Amino acid sequence: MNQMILPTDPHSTWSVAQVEALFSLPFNDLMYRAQEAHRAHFDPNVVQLSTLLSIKTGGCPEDCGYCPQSARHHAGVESEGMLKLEEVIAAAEAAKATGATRFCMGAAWRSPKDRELEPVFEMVKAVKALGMETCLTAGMLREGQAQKLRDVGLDYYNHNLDTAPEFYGEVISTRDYQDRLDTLGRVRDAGMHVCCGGIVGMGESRSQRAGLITQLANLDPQPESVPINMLVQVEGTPLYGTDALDPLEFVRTIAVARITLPKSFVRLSAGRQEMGEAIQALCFLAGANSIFYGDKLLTTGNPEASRDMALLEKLGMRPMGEDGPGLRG
Ligand code: SAM
Ligand code: DTB
Ligand code: SF4
Repeated sequence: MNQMILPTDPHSTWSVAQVEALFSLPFNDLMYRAQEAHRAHFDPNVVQLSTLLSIKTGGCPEDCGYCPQSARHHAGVESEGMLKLEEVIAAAEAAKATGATRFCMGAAWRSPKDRELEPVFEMVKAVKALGMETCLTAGMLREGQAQKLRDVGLDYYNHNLDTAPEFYGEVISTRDYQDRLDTLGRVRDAGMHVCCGGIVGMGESRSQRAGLITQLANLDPQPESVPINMLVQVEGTPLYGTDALDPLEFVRTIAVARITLPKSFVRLSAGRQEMGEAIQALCFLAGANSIFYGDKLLTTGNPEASRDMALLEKLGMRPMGEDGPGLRG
């Protein structure tokens, strides 16, 4: 096997060339390497389930080319006010009852104002009180905001790098890469778990996919959770009509994430509704061990919970939390 590809020491720095070399491996060799990395740290038959809820939908001032919630695009998503605390609690209770262990709340903000976060604190406390892990994605955080979120019990903050630095400007103009890194630093400094990933299928090259994974792998410490999204093409967004990514290239991306981020949960995120069961099964084989669970992402669809349970059953896999954490060592 190609000796240029380093063994997976989580503290080593990856170069884009090394990550590209992983992408170029024969498919079976890549899957084998991914399984080796996966089995060193996780039970390969356990998958973590997170349910998403949009607590504040649409009307976002940012121009992210993939996103139906940008006020600059015309994707038919209306701008809505913040959900009431009772609505959030009811959704979290339902998610817990169907087997999710983490509840992720999403808000279409560029950067929340302090007063906008006040009701979110109550939501975090209430979800935490149900015994679930809490996660929030709400845009860029200012000094002090991450600490306040940590203090009320937020376990994870999701903030994605989205793509490689070289491709980033093709997709988003209203905030830059460094802004994202700054928010990730604040989340880390506040002692929260970092959930950070990206999107593929936006017209980027393989080398740029490798560039994204390199950035994620070189975050120090590495993010605990790494969502890999397949672009969900929504009519009215600038990226609608982009040439679809070969599903096997998506599987390769998952495998490369698993090898370079061996201790992170790699989440097979947006795009599962458009994927067949066979591709999802290959993603699990490639080392994905987390999914969004429940029939809606933020504004777009996701497979029904019963279909996901049937798929896991068919694959002999089980949800995390049923008999321990699914971690090794
Ligand atoms: N507004 C906040 C932000 O951008 O940080 C939080 C919500 S935003 C919707 C969270 C992430 O969802 C984005 O960073 C992006 O990676 C992902 N996302 C949004 N629209 C998507 C789409 N159409 N397909 C795949 N992923 C998408
Ligand atoms: C992430 O990486 N993917 C999720 C979550 N973090 C917040 C969002 C996917 C959104 C897909 C498009 C939509 O439903 O609006
Ligand atoms: Fe706004 Fe987030 Fe959508 Fe970008 S991804 S337009 S910041 S909601």
